[in-house]
Amino acid sequence: MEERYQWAKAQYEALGVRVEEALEKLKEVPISVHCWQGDDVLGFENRGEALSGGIQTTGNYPGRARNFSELTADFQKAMSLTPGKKRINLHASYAMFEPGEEADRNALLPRHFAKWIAFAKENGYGVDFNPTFFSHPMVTDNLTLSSPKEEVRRFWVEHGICCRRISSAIAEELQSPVLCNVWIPDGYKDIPADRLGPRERLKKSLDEIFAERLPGVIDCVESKVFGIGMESYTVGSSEFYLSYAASHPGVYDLLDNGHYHPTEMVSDKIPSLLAFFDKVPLHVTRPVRWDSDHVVLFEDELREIAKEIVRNQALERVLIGLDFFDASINRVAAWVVGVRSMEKALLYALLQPSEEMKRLQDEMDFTALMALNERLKTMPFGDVWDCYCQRQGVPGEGEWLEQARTYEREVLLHREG
Ligand code: RNT
Ligand code: ZN
Repeated sequence: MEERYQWAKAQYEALGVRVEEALEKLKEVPISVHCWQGDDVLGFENRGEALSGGIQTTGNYPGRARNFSELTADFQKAMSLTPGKKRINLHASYAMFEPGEEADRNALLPRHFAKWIAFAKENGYGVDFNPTFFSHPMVTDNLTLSSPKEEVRRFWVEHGICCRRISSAIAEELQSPVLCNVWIPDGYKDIPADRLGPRERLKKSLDEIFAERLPGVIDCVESKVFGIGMESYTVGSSEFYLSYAASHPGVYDLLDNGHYHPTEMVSDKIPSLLAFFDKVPLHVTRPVRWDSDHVVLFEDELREIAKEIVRNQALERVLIGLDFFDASINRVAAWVVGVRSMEKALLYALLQPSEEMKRLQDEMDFTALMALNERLKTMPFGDVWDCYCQRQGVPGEGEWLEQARTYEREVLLHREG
């Protein structure tokens, strides 16, 4: 292994890439890992509500986590098989109550997340947070913050306010900022008669939610193009939220790479936003024909996203979060593949001679740039990756699956019935 690494390192260094520096940088980049891959986005409320909001998990692979101890055990198993620094991304629907206690979404308090905060502290994870505007009876006709029914709109504004306060309390407790991301499903199946009215109501709702200055909270809004059952119109469109964020200092525009038309690339949007915003939050996912939230793989667009983050020195400005949910395979393995893919893409990007490539572009030498780009594709990347995994004390590519399988046999498969 050491020999292979030294040889690979020499190849990269010949191109002017500083490999040790790349490894040092990579281990400090936090990846916010979504808790919802472990339980198919169901949460802990047990109201018997199915997943709604135009998003879907498909598959019934055995072993879904059903409660806090199962979900956190699975999360920890997955994290032990992945290198790098982690945060945990929570949804309000993962609130926890004392026996006999209950609080609806518009009455949630920081103490309902005390166990999560303790878990994050114990493991040195930062926390990110999401209000849950779906899978709830107050989502009426697929509408929340843009509803024409004032009591519905109000309920969800209150939910947004609770969640920002919870985020601030978590930030205070952990002495570390919390990203609080507003995504709503609101939209219409068929051609609307009024496209502006709902957006004006959403704007008013957001103003109400963001009115309070709350320390430690990084606010953001997540747009989307369509949802299942809401194919014709999405209230929170890209233009809507981008304009909202641009005109509201302190509110950022989150880019989910499953939320655009298929030939629109988030890798190209990142540098556009970096020109205007000091932070760009991401939801990294893998859309297959639609916003299907497949497990993130080490693919072209993921590499391109990572390159835009790295070569623009934006590792601290782009807040990387994962967002996928596959119920058709081992859920722990799904997490492992997704996190490892993100880490691989960042390493791949860190191993590019970016300055040299920019120079070639500025000198209009697109021939040399093309040749160099192609050369990079067959460089001994895997040897550097294996070394990184080893130094991080996590299994290599050929080893982690067996450990996930053992966990499946010993733990996950005993959950049925
Ligand atoms: C839905 C959005 C949203 C959700 C999570 C569960 O299309 O991507 O981010 O996936 O909040
Ligand atoms: Zn998302």
